[in-house]
Amino acid sequence: MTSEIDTISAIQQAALRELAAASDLDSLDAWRIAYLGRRGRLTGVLRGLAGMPIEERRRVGAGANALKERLEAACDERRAALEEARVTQVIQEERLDVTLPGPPLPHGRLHPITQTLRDVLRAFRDMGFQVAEGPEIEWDYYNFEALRIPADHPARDMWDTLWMDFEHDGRRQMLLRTHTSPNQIRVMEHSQPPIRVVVPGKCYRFEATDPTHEWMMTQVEGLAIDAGISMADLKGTLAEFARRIFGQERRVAFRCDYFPFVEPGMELRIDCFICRGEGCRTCGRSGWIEILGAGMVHPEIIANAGYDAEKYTGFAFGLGIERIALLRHGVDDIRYFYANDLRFLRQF
Ligand code: FA5
Repeated sequence: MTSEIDTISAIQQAALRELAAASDLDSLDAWRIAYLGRRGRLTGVLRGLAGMPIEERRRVGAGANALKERLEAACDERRAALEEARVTQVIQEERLDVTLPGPPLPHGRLHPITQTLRDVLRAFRDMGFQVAEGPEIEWDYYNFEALRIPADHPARDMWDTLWMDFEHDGRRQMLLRTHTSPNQIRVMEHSQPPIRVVVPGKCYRFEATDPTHEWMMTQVEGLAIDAGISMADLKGTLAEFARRIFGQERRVAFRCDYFPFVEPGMELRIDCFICRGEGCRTCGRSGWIEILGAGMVHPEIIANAGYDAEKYTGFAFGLGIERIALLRHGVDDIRYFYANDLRFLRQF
C-alpha cells in the first residue's frame, strides 16, 4: 500500500516538474499522453486498482483520482497560458506600424511632345485663338479634295498616304490624315468669320524616317479668317509665336513654298540649334530646320465655305510639334521621342 502511495507522489512530482518545462503546445500534448493517456503512468496505477484489496483500493484510488483531477486542471491551465503566449508572440512579430512612411512612389511626367504641344497651344490661346479637334481617320474629301487636291493631282505626292482598306465607287476613300489641314474645312463648315482657331492632332505618313522625319507626328493647324486679313498678319502672328516659344535670340526665315490650298504659300524655318546655321546631319546640311508650312487661304476655299470671298481673306499654317521639341531641347534625332526609352524620356 505504502509503495503505491509513494508511486503516486513520485508521479505527481515528476509530472508537475515536466509540465512546468513544457514550453509549447506539442510538448504539452506529449506530456498529457505520457501521464494521462491510455497507456500513461497515472492511468497504469488506476488500472491496477482492480486487483487490490478493498481498503487499499479505496486509499490508492482516492489518491490517484485526486492526482488525475489535479493534473488535468494543471494541463488545462498550462495550455491556456501557452496559447495566450503564442497569440502575444504573433501580435508582436506581425505588428504593423501604420505611422511608418510608405515606400516612395516614382513620379510620372508628361511626354516631351505633350509638354511642347501644351506650350504651343497656350501661346496661341494667349494670342486670341480657340482650340478645336478633328478625327485622325479622315475622308479623302477633307484631307485632299476640299483642299484643292483632286484624285490624280500631282500634289498628292507631297503626302505619302496610309490608306484605310475601305472602297467606295471603286476608290479608296478613307485614310489616316496626313496633316491637320482637313480641319480648315471642318471648322469653316460650321462657323462664320471672324475665325481664329488652332487644331492639334496626330498625323501619319507612309515615309522613310530620318533625324527630322517620323511616320507619325503631331501638327497644330492654325486658321484665321476675317475682313482684311493680310500676309503681314500671318508673318506677324508667326514671328510672335516663334518669339514666345524660342525667345528673342533664335533666327527665323520665311521662304516661298507651294501648297494647293494657299496662295501665296510659304514655310517658316528656324536656325539649326546644333550647327547654328553651318550645316549638319540633323538639318540636312542646310543650316535651317523647317517647322511649319503656311499661306493665305485660297479664295476658292473661302468661296466654297459660303463666305463672301470679296470681303473675307484668311491665313492658315500647319506646324510640326516634334520639330519644335527638337529645337527647344537640343535633341538631334526625332526618332528618340517615340522609341519609348525611359532613360531618354526621364530627362524632360
Ligand atoms: C503640311 O502638312 C501642310 N498641311 C501645312 C500647311 C498648313 C500649309 C496650312 C499651308 C497652310 P508639310 O508637309 O510641310 O505641310 O508639314 C508641315 C510641318 O509638319 C513641317 O514643317 C514639319 O514641321 C512637320 N512635318 C511634316 N512631315 C513630318 C514628318 N515626317 N515628321 C515630323 N514632322 C513633320
